[in-house]
Amino acid sequence: MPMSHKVMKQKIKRRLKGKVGKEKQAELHRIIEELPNYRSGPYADLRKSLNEEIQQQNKRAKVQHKDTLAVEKEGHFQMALVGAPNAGKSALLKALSRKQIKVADYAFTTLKPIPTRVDCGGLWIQLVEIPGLIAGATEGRGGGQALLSVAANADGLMIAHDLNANPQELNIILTELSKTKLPQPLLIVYTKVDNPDAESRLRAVQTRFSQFKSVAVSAEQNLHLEALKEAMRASTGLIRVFPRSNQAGSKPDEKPVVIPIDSTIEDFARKIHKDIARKLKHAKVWGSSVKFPGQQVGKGHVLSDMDIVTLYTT
Ligand SMILES: Nc1nc2c(ncn2[C@@H]2O[C@H](COP(=O)(O)OP(=O)(O)O)[C@@H](O)[C@H]2O)c(=O)[nH]1
Ligand SMILES: [Mg+2]
Repeated sequence: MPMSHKVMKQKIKRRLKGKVGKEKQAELHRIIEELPNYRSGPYADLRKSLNEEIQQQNKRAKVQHKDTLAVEKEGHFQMALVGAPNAGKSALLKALSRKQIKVADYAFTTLKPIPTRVDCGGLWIQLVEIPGLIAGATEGRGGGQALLSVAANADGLMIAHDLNANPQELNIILTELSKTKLPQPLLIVYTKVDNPDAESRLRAVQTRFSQFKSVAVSAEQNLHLEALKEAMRASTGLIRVFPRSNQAGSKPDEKPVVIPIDSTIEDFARKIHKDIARKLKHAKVWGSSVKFPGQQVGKGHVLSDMDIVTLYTT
């Protein structure tokens, strides 16, 4: 004779008390196993409500999972770094920042997206390593879907390809990515250029994938990392412009104003303060957007990366 369902309910409540997450799930399953198997009546209702509770728990776990994967945007631009396992992504993150990142000689060392700050001369790129992308990622294999959605949320994308690896690997990644709505621009970083034969392999892949901008680096030997940073910076479509006050002998600010490429003097002024933009008369510019240093220009003058600007207001 089974105990009354009211007593059973009390007992279940006690068994679940203080349990959360996986532990609660396991206990719920055990309780359901132990319930008398009536098709209808209070015990059947009890079974149903316990099953619903399990489903709720599952949903919550999924949401939590998503939350832990998402990477909050920081800096001027978020760039996802994707590539096959062992492509050298973590080593690159470490070399481009001062962050201590686990680099290991086996696949899937990194399981969650890892953000790091890369300083491109005052323009901050938040580079986010997306753990090893493999064939079938778009079908959700290896948690690929969730990770791809992190990449899809970024402002730009960089693919790492190990020069020792089969170029087919890069082809697979490009195919997987082409099935999704991933952000452009797209930049390829060829890694481990310090290895023997890397140079000739590099020429081969650069010819085969010539439609993409690319840089070859060695994270281990610190080769061409500055060139990579500049390529990353250029791919953001953002430029750095340094304000200089109109007081005689003053130096340009150390921190640039970061604005989109093709911005004008007026855009730059607006970024500093809308009152300044309103009172703006003209400006003087030092840098590649002008013919000679200190050239006077109007509001509509289009600025270049690394220009120095002094604004004059009424
Ligand atoms: N020779 C050489 N090996 C590298 C370089 N970068 C990474 N590696 C090695 O490649 C392996 C995978 O690197 P890791 O950064 O963990 O790859 P990830 O899976 O893409 O993050 C490790 O054994 C690294 O030591 C490099 O520039 N040169
Ligand atoms: Mg890694």
